This record gives sequence, structure tokens and C-alpha cells, in this order.
Amino acid sequence: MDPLIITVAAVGAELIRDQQPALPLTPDEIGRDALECERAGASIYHLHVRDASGNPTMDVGAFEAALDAIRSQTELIVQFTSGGAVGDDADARAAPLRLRPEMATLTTGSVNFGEGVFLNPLPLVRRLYARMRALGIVPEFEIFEAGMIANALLVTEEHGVDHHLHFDFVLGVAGALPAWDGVIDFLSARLPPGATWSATGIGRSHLAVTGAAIAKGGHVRTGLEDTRYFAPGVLASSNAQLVARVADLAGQARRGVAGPAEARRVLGLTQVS
Ligand code: KMH
Ligand code: ZN
Repeated sequence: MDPLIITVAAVGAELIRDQQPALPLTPDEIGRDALECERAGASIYHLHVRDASGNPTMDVGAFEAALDAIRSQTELIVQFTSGGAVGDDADARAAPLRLRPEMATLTTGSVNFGEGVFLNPLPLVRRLYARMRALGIVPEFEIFEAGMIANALLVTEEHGVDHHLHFDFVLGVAGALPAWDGVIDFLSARLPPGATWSATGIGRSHLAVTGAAIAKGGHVRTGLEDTRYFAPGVLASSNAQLVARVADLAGQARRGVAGPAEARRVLGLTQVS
């Protein structure tokens, strides 16, 4: 098995400080948080940013400030969201890509998301994908529903596959695919040879999905975007606490944890700035 790549989804677009006091919001807070997460075992920082009021934004300047804060203190792979918050339009979602993060997320289908709809029609998926590839950005396909794997393969084949394929199974979003027994096996069996995957359980399913991904040779995403709790009724004290628990579970399963350089090797990241 490859060493375990731990992604930390540290900020998200939905949680607010009142619900989770440890949520990093400003570039300074994000930089400090990233350093702690790297020390705890993370190799990828999945990035959303907030405006001065703490609201989610796709403002390019806000992404740039956070990217600089992370890059100046860590070796982490920075992975921008291209999903933003439910309702963000296509231009806003594409804009930060011009900063050329090494990775960006790409959700390859529309899906209910709580009471809203996270809209990803194929023309938008194609547009975001083409923009990422033109800029040398490696996408991570966010799989909230099984059919999104087929869409990801369709779009990559149309374009001509010229990069490593990496998928993230996001299980347990209200309105989308739950973390049912057997789901990880079902999804991972549908990936092409050589592809890699990670998994995250949203909310209550978080720990069970983490354990299954480690055992089955996948990688793991954790962080306050995905679970604000460390245990039932106990808020996480930081993103780093969640990362450290994943690293500890990997150690118990006798699986090494990848540093950023190893993660770049596994994911075929070769971007030169
Ligand atoms: N906030 C969700 C609507 C991503 O980062 O690519 C979308 C999301 C996925 O978080
Ligand atoms: Zn996200």
C-alpha cells in the first residue's frame, strides 16, 4: 500500500465560528493552522477562504493571501476548492484557479446539498476541468454520488487523460450518498487501474469512513469542513487534532503516513512555478 495521504479540509464554506471556535478564517489563522496540520501528518490542505466578515468568498485576493500564508510556512500541497458555496456562479468558481494551485477539487455532477442544490452540469465541469489542465493543475474528483465517477471518466477521456487520476469519496452529505456498508468497495472498484482515492465521512460517519479507508488502501480526508466534532458531543479542538488522530490510526494499522514530497510522488504532481 502507498503511504497514507492525509488531506485536511480545514475551512469549508458552511461552518461558522459560532458553531466551531477553532475554525481558521483569516490568512494568518490559516497559515498557522496549516503549519500545525503539516506537523501532525497532513500533506494536502484543501482550501476555502472567507471574507472579513467570515462569509465564504471566491475572491482571488483572499485566495492569494491564504495561499501565500500556507506556502511561506509549509511544504503542503494546496488544493483550492472549485465548488465554493452552494449558489456560487461559474465565473466566481473558476477565478481563483489563475493562481495555479497544484491541485483543485472538481465535483462532476449536481447533487442535493442539505436544503440546497450543488449545481455541476457537464458544461461547467468541462469548463473547470479544461481550465485546470491548461494551468497545470491536477484535479481531485469529488464523488458525492456514484454516477459522478462515470462523469469524471467521461470528461477526462474527452480531454485525453494526461495526468494521474485521484478521487475523493465524500460520504454522508445530507441529500447525497450516505456512508452505507459496502459503498467504499462499490466506488473504489469502479476506478480505472492506477487511480488513487481518498474518503471522508461527513459528520457522524467520519471515524468509520476514516478507518475503512486506511484499511482498504485508500487515503483520508479529515478537517473541520467535514466534522466539527472529535467525538459525539465533543467539538474538535483544532484541525491538527483531527489530522493527528488519522496519523495515529494509520500507525496502529502499520501504515506509514506520507509527507508532502511522497504525496506529490503518489499523485504525480510535477508543477513547476
Ligand atoms: N461547499 C460545497 C457546496 C469542494 O470544495 O469542491 C462544495 C464543496 C466541494 O465544498
Ligand atoms: Zn470543500
